[in-house]
Amino acid sequence: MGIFSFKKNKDTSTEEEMDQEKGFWTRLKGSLSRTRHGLTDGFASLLLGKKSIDEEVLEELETRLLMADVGIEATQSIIENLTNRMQRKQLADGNALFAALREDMIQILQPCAQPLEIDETKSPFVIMMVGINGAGKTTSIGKLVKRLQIENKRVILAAADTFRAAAVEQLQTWGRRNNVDVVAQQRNADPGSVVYDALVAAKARSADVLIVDTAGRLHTQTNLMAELKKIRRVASKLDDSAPHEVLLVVDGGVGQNALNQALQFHEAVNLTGIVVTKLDGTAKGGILFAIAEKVGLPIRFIGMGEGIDDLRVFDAAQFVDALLDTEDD
Ligand SMILES: Nc1nc2c(ncn2[C@@H]2O[C@H](COP(=O)(O)OP(=O)(O)O)[C@@H](O)[C@H]2O)c(=O)[nH]1
Ligand SMILES: [Mg+2]
Repeated sequence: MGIFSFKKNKDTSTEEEMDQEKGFWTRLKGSLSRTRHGLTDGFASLLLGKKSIDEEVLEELETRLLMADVGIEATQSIIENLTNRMQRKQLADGNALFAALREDMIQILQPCAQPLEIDETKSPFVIMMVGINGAGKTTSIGKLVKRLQIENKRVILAAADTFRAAAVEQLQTWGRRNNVDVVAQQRNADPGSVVYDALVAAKARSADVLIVDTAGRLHTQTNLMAELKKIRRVASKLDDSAPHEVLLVVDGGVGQNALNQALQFHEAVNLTGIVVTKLDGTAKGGILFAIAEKVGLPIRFIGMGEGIDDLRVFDAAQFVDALLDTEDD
């Protein structure tokens, strides 16, 4: 018994797994570079090979960072730092500027690159997934179950999104695919009661991890937050340290809205981490920098598609290289 931590660069044993791993980051690069090939050229082509650099280059860089949704604060701190280094003649040419940019960006994200740790002394370790409708909670649960199973964890799911008709069925479908039990009640059942049942079942069956799916929309925001708080309370009745992880799932394509969601949910239910989904559908991966600067919570995973393997532990350097389109392959 101890702490199990998701490895950032999971040991990939088979060739197929290695291809899959490489494919994920290559696809991310393709997605994040979509703006560059459409509206602008890439960061790399702006800087690499340039013999001399000036204010103008920095201005162009600033515009591109803002367009990628890096956000005003993070962009300003990057540009300020680069300006200082340029004035102190520390950056000889475009290549040096590019390397400094890459370093700065990694430095902003690095504090958020803290993988999810499953405390194995908890039985079960309770993970609560929250976020607005359509953010990707249920899908991310399906993907997460598979990762946990690879690590030989026994998982149970709680269908505490009792508000939407299809929500329970959707979770059950993921449950069948992964061959895990889903504790559910009828539609409109009290989510707190579902979680209570699920936690009792998880204890009885000695499950390692219980993942709680929750609703994303009720009649009002206040109702939603009250419901989530209640789920927390119910879980802590059976285990006063539960839930052990409260993960906010945000759609990476919604831009600065993701920040508001993070701040609101954090205030209501005390988040411990974030999952950013749908990075396959957006060229605006810069939102992670805004999250890092303004929210500062660990980014546990990123999602890149609807498939069961489309979830990865967040890695700052790999993410920055995908965004900057560094030619390394
Ligand atoms: N392209 C893409 N679609 C996703 C991703 N994650 C979830 N989805 C899709 O987004 C929609 C909403 O996801 P769902 O898990 O039901 O969101 P929930 O309401 O938060 O539970 C579904 O059609 C998912 O297949 C992702 O990373 N990429
Ligand atoms: Mg759902």
